Amino acid sequence: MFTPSTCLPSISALALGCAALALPQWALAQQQIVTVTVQNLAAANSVSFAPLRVGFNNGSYDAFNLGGVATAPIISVAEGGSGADWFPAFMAADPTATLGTVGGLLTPGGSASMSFTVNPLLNPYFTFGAMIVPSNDFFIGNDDPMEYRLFDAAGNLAITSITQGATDIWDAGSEVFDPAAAAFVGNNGLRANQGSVVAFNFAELAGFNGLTTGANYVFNSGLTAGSEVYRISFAVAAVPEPGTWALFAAGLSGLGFLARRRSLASGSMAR
Ligand SMILES: [Ca+2]
Ligand SMILES: [Ca+2]
Repeated sequence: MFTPSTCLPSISALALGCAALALPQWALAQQQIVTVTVQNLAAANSVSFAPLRVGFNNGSYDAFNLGGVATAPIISVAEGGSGADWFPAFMAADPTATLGTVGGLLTPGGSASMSFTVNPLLNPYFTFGAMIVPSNDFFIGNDDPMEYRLFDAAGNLAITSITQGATDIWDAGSEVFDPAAAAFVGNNGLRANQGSVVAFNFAELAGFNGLTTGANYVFNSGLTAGSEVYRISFAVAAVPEPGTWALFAAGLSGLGFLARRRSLASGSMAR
């Protein structure tokens, strides 16, 4: 159990400790550990999903619009599943957002989880994007950055899950449909510019039926307007006190180390 007397060796260290305590306590008191679980709800041999790219944010980053031309950030999610342009654009628009990835390639029936430390007052909104595989440029994601307000004004979890159906699947409109150039059935490095706009589309996925994907199954879309394909679930826990104190203690030992270095540098060993 932490007590000040066990780790604060001097008055000067105590002063430093109090200074260190003041800022982190303000910030840490707000934080929650959010565990995000993703599930592929599609039938066997239907769609898989690339890793889910996520951002807990202030609602200011809008990656794409229905009927708008897809820009590089959402194309990096939709065509490559990587988010290589999405993450930097997100960070530039919303520097205090918590960004990350949940899971790997998620085949039908699969699930994965990842935990994030989130300030629910600073970043109450949740944004996500994942490529559909196989596809040329299909993805799931939220058009409106304020569609999913995960935390209410008091910092309490307001949404426990988000379910996506076949009718929520987007075509980025950036790459022409062609199995030979599609991720997991063809060469994902190939593409032909579609020159269209972001639109809902799941019917075109049936064009991959009968093809063997890189995930070792023969694809059969089987999707109808009523199909559920993906679920994102949320669970929260307060950042545990021992962790807070461990951070505090780690900060103190770092300050102590610096203090010793300064003492050595000035030629006065404090022993
Ligand atoms: Ca939008
Ligand atoms: Ca397309």
